[in-house]
Amino acid sequence: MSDVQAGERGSGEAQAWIGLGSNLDGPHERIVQALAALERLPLTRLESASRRYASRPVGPQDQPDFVNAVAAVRTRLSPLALLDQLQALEQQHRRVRERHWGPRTLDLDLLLYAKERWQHPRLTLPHPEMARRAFVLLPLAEIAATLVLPDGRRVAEAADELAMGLAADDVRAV
Ligand code: ROI
Repeated sequence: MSDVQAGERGSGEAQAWIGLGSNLDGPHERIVQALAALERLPLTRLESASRRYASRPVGPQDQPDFVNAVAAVRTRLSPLALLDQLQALEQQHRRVRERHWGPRTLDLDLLLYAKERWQHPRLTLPHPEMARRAFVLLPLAEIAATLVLPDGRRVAEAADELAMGLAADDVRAV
């Protein structure tokens, strides 16, 4: 049995949301390529993708601005099998992560997987930081405004609240 088959869910498709980010070596093009690569994942369909957003770095400021986006997929892969696929894509971009919260060529975060709540050494679902990050919530609001977050708020509502605390060019669609 291949790894993909081993990671196949027993029952139907799950909807999952993926956050994309890059701030090194042609980040716009990398995000476009990564979205195209998501379309080719096994047992997975890319359903929708946000525009790209330029965003100031959260964390150390002595690094380039990021380009972020969020994608929705429907998949028959299990959460860990999907994570394996995302990490393989990161490696294809020779992901470098020289320091914690430093610049990176490509970051693919599994944000939500259906309504799953998971605590696993490799994966926490929902992504623990997502509701605090404007570079996640603003693009997510574009494609999933009515989605309900684990804290009960709708994405659009949570994104509006975060946006109020932002400067005009902190996170902007490009
Ligand atoms: N900051 C922004 N704006 N976008 C990111 O994708 C991003 N990713 C990270 C850290 C370094 C926390 N900062 C970020 O991992």
